[in-house]
Amino acid sequence: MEVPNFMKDDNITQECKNLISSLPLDKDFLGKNNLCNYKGFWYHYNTLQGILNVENHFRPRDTDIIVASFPKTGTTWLKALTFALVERGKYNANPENHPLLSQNPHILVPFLEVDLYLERQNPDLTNHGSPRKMFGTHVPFFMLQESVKDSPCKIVYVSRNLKDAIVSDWIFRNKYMKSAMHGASFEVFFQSFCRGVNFFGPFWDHVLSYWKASLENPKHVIFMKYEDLKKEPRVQIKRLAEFLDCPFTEEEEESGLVDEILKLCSLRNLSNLEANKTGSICNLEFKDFFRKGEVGDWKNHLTSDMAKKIDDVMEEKLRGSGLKFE
Ligand code: PAP
Repeated sequence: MEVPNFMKDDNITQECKNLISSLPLDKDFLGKNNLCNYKGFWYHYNTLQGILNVENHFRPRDTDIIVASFPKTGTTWLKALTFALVERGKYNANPENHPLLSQNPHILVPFLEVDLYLERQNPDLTNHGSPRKMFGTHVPFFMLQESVKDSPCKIVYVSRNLKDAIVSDWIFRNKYMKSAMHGASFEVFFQSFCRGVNFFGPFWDHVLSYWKASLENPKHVIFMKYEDLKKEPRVQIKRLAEFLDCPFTEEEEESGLVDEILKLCSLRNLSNLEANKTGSICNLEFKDFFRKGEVGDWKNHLTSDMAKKIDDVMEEKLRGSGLKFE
C-alpha cells in the first residue's frame, strides 16, 4: 500500500500553503516526508489541512463524544469500548447484529482530521452513531478547543506509556509503509520522539493538554490510561460509563453486561473477526491495528539507555503536573 493521504502534502488550499510558509518546518524520521509545526505540534501538510477544516467547520452536538489520543496509545480499544457502552441495549434481542462484529471501530467512530475532514470542509456526518455521534481524533486539546468551546460534549482521552507507544508505532509503520521504510533506522525514529519532532508530537505536550483539561473540567474530559484498563478493566469501564452519563444499572451489572462488553471489545475477539482481518481505512489495513496489546513490550525492543532517556525526558516534562506513567 502506498503512504496514506494524511502523510502527503498534495491536497492543501492556497490559504494552508501560505500558513505553512510561515511555520517552522522539518522532516520526519525518514528525512522524506514534510512536517510543519502549527501551534506547538508537528503535522504532515495534508493533516494540517484536515485540522484547519475541523477547527473552522466541525461543531459537535451537545451529546456527541470525541475519543482523543496520541497515536498507538489505545485508540482502537477506546473507540470500541465507547461505542459498545453508548449503544448497549440496542442489540439485546439480536446480539449477533452488533455493529462491532461486522465493522472496524475506526469505521464506527471515524477520525475527524485524518478521515472525515481530511479532504472536505463539510462531510456528511449523518451516519455516525445515533442518537449520540462518536468521532476520533489525534489532535491535542488546544486544537479542539475552538470546536468544542460552546459544547458540553464528552471527550474521552486515552494515553499510554511512551515507550510502548513508540514500539507499537514503529512496528505499525513497518507494516503499512513497507517499501517506504526500506533503510529506516529505529534509532532515528526513537530520537525523533525524544526531540518531540514527530507526527502529532511532542508526546508530553499532547498528554498534558488533555490532563490539564480533565482536571479543569472533569465532566467534559476524562483522562484514561491503557495500563489502568489492562490492570482493572471493570473499574475503568464503569468509570467511563459514568463519565458518559450512561452508568451501569444494578440489573446490568448482575446480568454480567460489564464483562460482556469487555469481551466484545477484547483484542482477542476483535482481531479474530473477519471485519478486522480484511479491509482498510486511509490506506491502513485493519488487521495492523491489532498486535500484542501488552504493557511493557518495550523491554523487547529498547536498550536500557533508550529506556532511561525516555524516562528522563518524561520525568522532566511532566514534573509538577501530577501526571505519572508506570
Ligand atoms: P491508532 O492510534 O493508530 O488508532 P491504537 O489503537 O491507538 O492505534 O494502537 C494500537 C495498539 O493498541 C496496539 O498495541 P501494540 O502494538 O503494543 O500491540 C494494539 O495491539 C493495541 N490494541 C488494539 N486493539 C486493542 C484492544 N481491543 N485491546 C487492547 N489493546 C488493543
